[in-house]
Amino acid sequence: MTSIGYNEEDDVIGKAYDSELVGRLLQYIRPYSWRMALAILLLVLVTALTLVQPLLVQQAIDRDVANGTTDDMWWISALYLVVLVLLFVFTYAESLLLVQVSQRVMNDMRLELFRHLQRMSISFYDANPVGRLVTRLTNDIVALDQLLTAGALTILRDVCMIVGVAILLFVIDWKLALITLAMMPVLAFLMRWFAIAMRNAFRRQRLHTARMNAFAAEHISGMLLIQMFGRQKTDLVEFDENSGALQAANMSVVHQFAAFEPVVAMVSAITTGVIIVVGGQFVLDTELTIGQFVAFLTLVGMYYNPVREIADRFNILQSAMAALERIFTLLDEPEGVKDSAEAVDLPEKIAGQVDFENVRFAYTPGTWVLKGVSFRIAPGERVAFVGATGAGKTSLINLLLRFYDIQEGAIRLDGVNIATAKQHQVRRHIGLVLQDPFIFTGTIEENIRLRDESITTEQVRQAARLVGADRFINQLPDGYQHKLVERGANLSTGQKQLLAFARSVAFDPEVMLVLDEATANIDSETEALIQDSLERLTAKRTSIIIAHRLATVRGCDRIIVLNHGEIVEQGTHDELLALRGRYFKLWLLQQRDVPAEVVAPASGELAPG
Ligand code: DCP
Ligand code: MG
Repeated sequence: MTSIGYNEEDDVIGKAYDSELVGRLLQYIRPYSWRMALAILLLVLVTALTLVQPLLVQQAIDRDVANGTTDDMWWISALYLVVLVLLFVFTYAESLLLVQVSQRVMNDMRLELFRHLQRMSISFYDANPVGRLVTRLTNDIVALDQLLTAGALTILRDVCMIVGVAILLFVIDWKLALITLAMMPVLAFLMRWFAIAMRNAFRRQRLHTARMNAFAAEHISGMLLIQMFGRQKTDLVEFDENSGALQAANMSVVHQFAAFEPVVAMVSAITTGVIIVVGGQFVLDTELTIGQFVAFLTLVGMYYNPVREIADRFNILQSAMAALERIFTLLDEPEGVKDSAEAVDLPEKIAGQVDFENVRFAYTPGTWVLKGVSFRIAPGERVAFVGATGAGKTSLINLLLRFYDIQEGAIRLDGVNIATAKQHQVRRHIGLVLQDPFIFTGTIEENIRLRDESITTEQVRQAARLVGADRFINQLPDGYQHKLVERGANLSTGQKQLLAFARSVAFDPEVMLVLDEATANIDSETEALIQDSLERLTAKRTSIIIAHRLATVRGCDRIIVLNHGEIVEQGTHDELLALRGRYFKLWLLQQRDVPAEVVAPASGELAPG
């Protein structure tokens, strides 16, 4: 069984090389190309120096050991030492360069991803769980690092090594070299066979890791519900299944490895055996010197090393390709609302007039959520929107903030069509008080000014005073410097609400949007306090208030009733009651808890519920 939060699309593809993906990756490497080129040059030098070592040993044996002298020993040893020192320096420089390139590429990519995420529309976040996006920024980027530092260049090094060794083998003795290479088809066949088996094993391993992580993440964050409904046992069983599958997948990888290594070792041993027999005969026939013989054997050993590691490289390449693909898919995801090139500037200060002109809007083409909505809100006017659930109230707010673009009509702020204005400037003039106020990790003061340096400490305090948040803040031992934890878990709902109010006021927007549905679940004393803060927050400011409880909106200058995306009534509370229309019905429904005599004489056609 797959868990709910698990995304099939995160399943890994099996390709170890995809030229399109690699081509795109190269674009990121390009700025560091001279470093990369230098690293590759060093890599070739390192390979060459490695190959020189057995040749030096050969010289030592043939010149001195075979003749029982030590005449040439000193310069051979000195040369060997030089080779070792150079190897050290080159290897060090090469790793350093490579890590530099890789870290910079990673950093560039992370930044680009994050910037991209910042521009994604809010609907994108409805569809993509946070965990998955964070994985792109962390794990997938690390897979790239692996590709650059441990994957691609190491494969290049291996190839250099194999080619270099092969050439040297032929230079030393072409007949022996041919015998060695005769084993190649056997090896190639074995490698192919194992590569396929391992690819599947690795794929299962990654698949089950992803599944288990997704399950764990979802069920840990939902622990409250799990414990509430006593689902621990079923959860544990499912987790056990996931974990067991991962164990099996890991074991199958180990099995393949365990079999592959000895098989390669065996082929290598057989080759060595044949070379000892044939090469030994060559030495006796004086066709080959002892030094050449020893060098040849050492080189054959070097030849098999890269082969042995090929499976590991293969796995790294595979997961890196999968990660690359996921990163690029995310980067290709169209960004949300974008500023056009000729976007105009809004003035520093505006009066705060809001116009909706025949606005038609749909989230999915065809299903109209707003069907031709027109209204004007004068500067300083306080207007409430009410209507049944799904009427389009929240959508209206989203549109005014330009989280989505509308299909027809125009939305104007002080007469400027917001679709033609710079997005961030539109939002700067609009304050938003959310139903569920978001609190960041940091102090109270940081949470009010949101790291905007242009807001002074005094302004922060003023804002808190205005909305009445200063009362609870001053009671805290460290006041405005009080540290809040993630999501404000160490504050009550009411306190979070007041803090959010203060935040909105500190930014001093000309238009204030209030999604006032949170007041529903706090005690009546706090509710009165919040109600009072709301009044002050919206006083002398163009305000749009969305409320379910009509008591909150009674005092507004105007109330607009939405129904199925259309304005059906508007007026003051009293005018609307007198209309005896939809607002009156809503009002009646909310009066159930109120003594009967308060309720206006009921109209007979109203069925309860
Ligand atoms: N809708 C959608 N896609 C979204 C958000 C909403 O298709 N991302 C649909 C669901 C509703 C319609 O749009 O049918 C209006 O949704 P609103 O959130 O605007 O409705 P309200 O805010 O009026 O409803 P509520 O009072 O429940 O908050
Ligand atoms: Mg809503």
